[in-house]
Amino acid sequence: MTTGTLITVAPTGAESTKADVPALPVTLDELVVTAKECEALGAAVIHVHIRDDEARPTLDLGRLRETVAALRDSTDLIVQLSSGGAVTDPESDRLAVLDAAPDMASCTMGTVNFGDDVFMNRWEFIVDLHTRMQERGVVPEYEIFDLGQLTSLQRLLSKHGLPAGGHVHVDFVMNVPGGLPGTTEALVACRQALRDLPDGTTFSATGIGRSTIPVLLASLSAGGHLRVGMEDTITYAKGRPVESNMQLVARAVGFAQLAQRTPLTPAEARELLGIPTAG
Ligand code: KMH
Ligand code: ZN
Repeated sequence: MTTGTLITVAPTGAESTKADVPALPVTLDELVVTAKECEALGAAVIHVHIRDDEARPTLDLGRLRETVAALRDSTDLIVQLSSGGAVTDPESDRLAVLDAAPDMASCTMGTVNFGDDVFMNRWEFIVDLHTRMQERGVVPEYEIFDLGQLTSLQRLLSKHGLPAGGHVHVDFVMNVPGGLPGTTEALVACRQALRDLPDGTTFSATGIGRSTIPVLLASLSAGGHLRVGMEDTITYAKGRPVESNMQLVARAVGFAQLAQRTPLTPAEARELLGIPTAG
């Protein structure tokens, strides 16, 4: 069934430096301004990585709590904290992200080569993250970097039960060097593999770097949702650096409208994802 489009903005990430990408929002003020701008354009979810005073990635719990509170004060966006962090973050810090009590958190379904690095996600760690999210009522977004990770998700759900809220939502993160290619064929293969997951499972997709537009178009045409933002894309077009997250969200909204799948409001997105109403 065709529905509206869930648009997630991932404004910062853990990989780009402020020195290389001056438009990257790294302070809390910059993040809140970006969040408000992107909500006004049509984003419903914000996927959050934060930085320290030197603009380095951090999972500092105090800062995470402050960030969740500030985003809730200033926007109605669904706040999704990254439990992936940076490739160097220890598992204990990644689990502790849940103590900041976000609406959602990411939960990556397997280890993947990540450029020259390795993004480590051991099975026991995944189970721990999933079950802690169940206990705390934090709704996961299962991050899928490779096809086999959908089989791991099926195994996780059959052994450990449905997530908080009962709805399963996955995000295909495509074109990471070491993972899925950012192609229509790969997206269709992932979508077909969703047949083995619970009825009603929804997906969004994001294409890293220059795959952003092909993945966006493929996801819309396949009934999927969208994630965009400077975590994933820092070049708007050949030779044109992204100037702000707004630019990427505006483009996604434009494509969604062309596809006659208008952006979901945060309230509609909460209903879709099984997240209790803000309040
Ligand atoms: N920064 C990557 C190592 C997530 O947010 O959960 C992991 C990542 C996925 O971005
Ligand atoms: Zn992330």
